[in-house]
Amino acid sequence: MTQSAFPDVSSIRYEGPESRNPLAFKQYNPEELIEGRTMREHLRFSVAYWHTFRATGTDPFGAGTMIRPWDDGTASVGNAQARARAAFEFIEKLGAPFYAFHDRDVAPEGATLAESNRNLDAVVQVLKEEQQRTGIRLLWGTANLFTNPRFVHGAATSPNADVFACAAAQVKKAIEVTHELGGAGYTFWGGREGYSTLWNTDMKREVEHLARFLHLAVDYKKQIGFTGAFYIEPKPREPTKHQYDSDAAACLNFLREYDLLPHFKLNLETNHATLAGHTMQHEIEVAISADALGSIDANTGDELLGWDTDQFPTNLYLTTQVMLGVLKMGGFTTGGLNFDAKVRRESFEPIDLFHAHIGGMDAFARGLKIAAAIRADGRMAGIVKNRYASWDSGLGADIEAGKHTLATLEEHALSSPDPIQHGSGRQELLENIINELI
Ligand code: XLS
Ligand code: NI
Ligand code: NI
Repeated sequence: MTQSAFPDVSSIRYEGPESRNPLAFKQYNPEELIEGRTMREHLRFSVAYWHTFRATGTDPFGAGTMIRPWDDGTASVGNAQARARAAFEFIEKLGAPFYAFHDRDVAPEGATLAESNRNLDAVVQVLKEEQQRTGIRLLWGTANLFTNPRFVHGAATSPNADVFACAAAQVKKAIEVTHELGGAGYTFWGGREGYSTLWNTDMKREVEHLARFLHLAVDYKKQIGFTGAFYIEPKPREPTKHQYDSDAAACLNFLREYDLLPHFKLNLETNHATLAGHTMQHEIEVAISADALGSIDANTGDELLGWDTDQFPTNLYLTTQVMLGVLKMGGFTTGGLNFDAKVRRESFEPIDLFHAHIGGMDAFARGLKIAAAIRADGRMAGIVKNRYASWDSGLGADIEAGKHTLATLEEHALSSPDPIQHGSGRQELLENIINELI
C-alpha cells in the first residue's frame, strides 16, 4: 500500500465496558470464550463491500454525500484496485475476519461481458493478494443482477430468454471468482425476480425459470468443485412490488417444490424480515426448524420508515434473539454475520464507517453474551420445556408416536376432565427474565 486510506486510525482493540474510547471495542473481545468457542468463531463478522465502499449517500431526493479520499470518482479499473486496497486496510484495522461483495461492486462493468470479466479478474487479483496479506476471508460472493437496465424485468425470471442467458453468464463468472478466492459461500438475492403487475406476468413460468437457473448454478458448482454453501436471501419486495423468494417459509416451499432444498440454505436479513411483516426471531425460527439457516445479513430497519434502510444493528434485544438462534442451531458453519448495512447519508466522514461497524460488532458481542447467560440461567428453557410436558409421556407421547386415531382421542376426551386453562403462557415472566439478564 502506498498511501494509507485511514491514517488516523490504528487497529481497533478490545478495551472493555469501562472504556470511553470511541475507537475501541467495549464488548467484542475476539479471544474470549463463550460456551467453549471464541467470540471471533461465534460471530464471524463480515464487512459488506457494496455499502461500506460503494454507497455514495444518494437518496431519491439528493446527490451523494460520502467523502472517500481514496476514491478518485472514476469507473477505472485502477481506481477499483486502489479502493480494494483501502477496503482491506479498513477491514484489517477493524479486525473483521470476513467480507462479502457483488461482482459489480468490486470492479466496473465494461462495454461487453468479456470486458466486464477482464475488469473483474484484474480486481480479483488484488483481492487475492490482500486476502493473503491479511488473512481476511470471503464470506460469500454474489452477482449484481439488478442494476443494469437489461434486468428491468428480472434476470432469471425475465420474459426475455437472452436476458436469462446474460444473467447465467454473469453468475457463472461470479461463482468462478468466489471459488478462486476461497469463498465460504455464494448468495442469490433475487432483487428483480418478481413482478410489478400480474397483468403482464406469467408467474408459474417465471418461477420455473428461477428454479431452472438455480439448478444450472448447482450443476456448475459441482462441475468446478466449489464446495462453499449456496444461499437464498429472502426479501418480499423493493425494488419489485412482489419478490418470489419473499420470506423464509416461501423460500423453503420453493426450494422443496423444485428439488433444490438439499443444495441451499437461507441468508436471512433483519430488515427483509421487517418488510415481510415478520420479526427476525420468527424468520430464524422458521429457518432453523428446517435445518436451513445458513448465514445472516446483520442490519436493521427504522420503525418509522417502511423501506430497506439497512441501518447498523444496535438493539440488544434483536442481537440477543439472533444469537439465541445461532447458539440453538449449534453455531454457524459456513455463514456469519454480514453487516449488510450502511452509514446514514448524514454520516459522510470515513471515521463514521468505524463507528458504525464497532457499534454493530459490540451490539452482537453483547447479544452473544446475553444469549449465553439466558442459556446458562436455564429458567427460560425450563418454562418452555414444562409448557410441553404433556407431550413427554402418556397421551402426548402416544399421539406423537402415531398410536392414536380420532376415535381413540374421542374416547380419551369423553372420559377426562376438561383441560380448560391448563398452564399459563408466562409471557410477562419470560420478558422479565430477559430484562434481568440483559
Ligand atoms: C438487498 C439485499 C442485497 C443482498 C446481496 O436488499 O440485501 O444487499 O444481500 O445481493
Ligand atoms: Ni442482504
Ligand atoms: Ni437488503
